[in-house]
Amino acid sequence: DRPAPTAPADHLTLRRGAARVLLGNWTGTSTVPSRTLYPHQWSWDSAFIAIGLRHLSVRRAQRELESLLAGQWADGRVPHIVFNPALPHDAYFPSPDFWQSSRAGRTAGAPPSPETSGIVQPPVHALAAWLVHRADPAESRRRGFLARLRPRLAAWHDYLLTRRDLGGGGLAAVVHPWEPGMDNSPCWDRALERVEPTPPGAFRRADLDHGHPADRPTDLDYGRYVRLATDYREAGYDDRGLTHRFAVEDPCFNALLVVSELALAAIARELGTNGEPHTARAARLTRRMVTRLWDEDAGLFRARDLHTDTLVDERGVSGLIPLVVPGLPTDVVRHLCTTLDGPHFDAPATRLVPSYDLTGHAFDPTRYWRGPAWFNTAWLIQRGLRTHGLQEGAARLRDGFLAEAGRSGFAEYVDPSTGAARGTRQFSWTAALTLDLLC
Ligand code: 9WN
Repeated sequence: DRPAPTAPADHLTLRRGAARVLLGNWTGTSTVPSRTLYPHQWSWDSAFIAIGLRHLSVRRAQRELESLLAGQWADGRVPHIVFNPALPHDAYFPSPDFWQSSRAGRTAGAPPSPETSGIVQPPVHALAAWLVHRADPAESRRRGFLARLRPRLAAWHDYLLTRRDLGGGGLAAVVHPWEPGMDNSPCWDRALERVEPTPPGAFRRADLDHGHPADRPTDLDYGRYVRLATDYREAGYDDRGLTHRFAVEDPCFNALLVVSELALAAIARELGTNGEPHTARAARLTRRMVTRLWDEDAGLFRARDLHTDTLVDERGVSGLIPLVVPGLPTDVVRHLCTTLDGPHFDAPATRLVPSYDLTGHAFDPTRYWRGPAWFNTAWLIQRGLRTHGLQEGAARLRDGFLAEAGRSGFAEYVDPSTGAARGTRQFSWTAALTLDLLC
């Protein structure tokens, strides 16, 4: 049995360690997820980072979100990477040379600078902005933080709910496995079979300079990621009239959109305007999510593949994240909790949640999103449990989170059964969310 670090002295060490990671990964305008593996600014990482950073420096947390949104496109999309122009092009693949946002993305409204990717990540940003505001409302008001961010956040959500409603059912679709942020989840395997991979010789994977091949996606996965991104780029990143070879409605992505719509409602009220349209939108999205993605028999949400218009027959952690939605029907919450504590997701040794079904045919405890437990998903699920008044389960998850984050050196992910650290270390969102759970 692995004891949790409950003593205040442990917490102090943990807090110092987490702060050191965030200070070390700060570039002056934003925070890199990792100095080695991910040396630019990532979209959902920045949102999680801002949520933790607010406990160290509210100004930096504001800056984190502001610098990300400086890369927003005129069509409203918030790109998944904002590139640091000071770094050599081979620091990360795919580099700005590959995405060519300022050229290929011109019609869709990419800014002339900074260079960015052309795809998106889950919309955690309005939630982050609201939490950063609440950390110091007087400072936030003095700097007009929410007033400046609000139109950008609203345009971001509008983009997702118009251009990305590819299924016509009122949910946002993702068009690349990097978009839901759970890149090589077995949930995408079937859909990816339709994609002819770019040959491995056509690109060089910089990730393997820093990450262990057994912890990372395969070359075949990368071939498909490159093909999909190339096709999108060749179409000018224009969603109108484009048939995406990969088009999926993801539960985590849409649940975060609901929570962020509720945050936008709170932001609107704080600014003295009407929050009701956002509250109504959140309620609509919640209903649609349940109608289109809830699988009663499996006791969790499933991704919907828009090419076959069917639910993907795999259990991924994404399907548990809708717990963060406050307006979820009570019986759905009850089923989700049973699933969380059942054979597919209960990892008693770490008390964390694996990224994929422990009993699933594709389960792999070390390979990225095919089994390892991640800290952002644990943070979201514990937040969801608290939202529904399930304090005991939330406390258990929080303890597991803090124990494993500290023990693993703020790893990117861990083996859910042993807690062995995997991926990169000193990973920013692991450190940031540690700080948040300690405060
Ligand atoms: C591709 C930065 C990102 C996270 C994703 C995670 C991983 C990138 C990669 O790292 O993806 O975007 O190169 O593997 O899957 O969730 O945002 O930390």
